[in-house]
Amino acid sequence: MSSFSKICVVGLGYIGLPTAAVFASRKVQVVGVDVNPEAVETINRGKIHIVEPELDILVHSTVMGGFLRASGVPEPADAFLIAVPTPFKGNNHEPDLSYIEKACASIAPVLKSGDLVVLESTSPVGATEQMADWLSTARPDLSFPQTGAAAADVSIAHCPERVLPGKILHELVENDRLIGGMTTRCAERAADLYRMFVKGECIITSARTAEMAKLTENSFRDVNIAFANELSMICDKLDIDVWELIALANRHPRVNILQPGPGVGGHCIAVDPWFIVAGTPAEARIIRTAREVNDSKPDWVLAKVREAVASITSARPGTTGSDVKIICYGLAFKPDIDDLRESPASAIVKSVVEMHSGTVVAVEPNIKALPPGLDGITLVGSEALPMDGDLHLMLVDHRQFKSLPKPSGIVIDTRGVWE
Ligand code: SAJ
Repeated sequence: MSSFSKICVVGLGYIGLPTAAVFASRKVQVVGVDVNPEAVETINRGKIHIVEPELDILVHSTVMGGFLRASGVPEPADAFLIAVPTPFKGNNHEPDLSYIEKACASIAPVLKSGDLVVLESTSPVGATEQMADWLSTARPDLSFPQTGAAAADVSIAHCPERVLPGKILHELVENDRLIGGMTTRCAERAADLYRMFVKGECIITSARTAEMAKLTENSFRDVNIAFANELSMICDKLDIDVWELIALANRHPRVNILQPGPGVGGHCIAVDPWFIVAGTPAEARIIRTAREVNDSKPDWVLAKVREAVASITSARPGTTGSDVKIICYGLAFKPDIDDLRESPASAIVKSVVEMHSGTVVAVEPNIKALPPGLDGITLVGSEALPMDGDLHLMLVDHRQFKSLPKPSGIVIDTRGVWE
């Protein structure tokens, strides 16, 4: 029998809400806390405010079954999970822990001896210790692991989320879970909590190692993608097909290069490596360079667009840029999702619209309306594809695009769909 009969999840976004719902599906009482009253109200109606396959069904059934409830304020519980954003502070790529600090301030009044507090947000090394300090300052009447107490009143752990958007519910349950305790006792208590639903292995380590492991996973992917992006720019100069090159190199049993693209987007891979750089700037040289390579890729793509427009107009005497129709394929930050935030494809299309005097069409099958900042262009779904463009710019390899024949006209294919 589990020693956790009530769980409080602070932050009901892409990680907190699925986690809260999965716990609730194991028939434990869960109260989810969010500062956004609309999110709270939506969830309490059994609906969701984010897009994630199957989450609507799970939230509906757990709310209706009386196991999941949302609120604006934390309530006493046996375990508290903090799943709030950790964005950048200012323009320097420094981590901003203020949401964690606010979450600590909100749960401190209801903490009691025997409780467990778990930080799930992706965090720089040392953030869990900082969280424990904030809690300890707010509750001097309770003992915390950093004070060296053999059996502290409150256990503290870092169990980073590692799920892929689009597959969150599957990966939450099936993936191995890192359980980083501030002490072994803290880790064992957190492992007991996660074993309620995790089918993968719950692997115990220290909080600092768990923090670094999460940042390492995303940095590894970023470095590998930067390598692919660098190869794509080298191959362009050397007139070699980078897709063929990578496919051939990957036939080696110990080589596994990822795919180039228009840049790296999303809220994780383009962010987390900077947390390592911010902590150890002198040592994190490859990690920083990989970020710079990936962040510079959209500019490289835009330079290719400028070159292509110039070559089209010079091949057709009497025409100017305004006679050139550009069709852009994809706006999302990766294939087969509708998430346009932090998307290199969207950023590129926005710049194309700003610099190009002719018609620009965007094809994005996963959305119905353009977000602010992108209006002024024509949006079409994949069913009404205008293949009559002069320049075709492939940015996201959505499944709808993979069966498209290579159009006539000039093609800039950042994803290798037509190569
Ligand atoms: N990308 C490429 N080439 C590739 C693979 C990806 O250009 O070969 C680009 C994508 O188009 C996208 C970006 O990278 O713009 C990131 O996409 P992704 O699918 O690699 O990752 P995310 O951000 O959706 O999720 C990652 C995952 N981390 C790893 O795979 C190591 C996920 O497991 C994490 O939980 C998530 O970050 C997170 O929350 O940190």
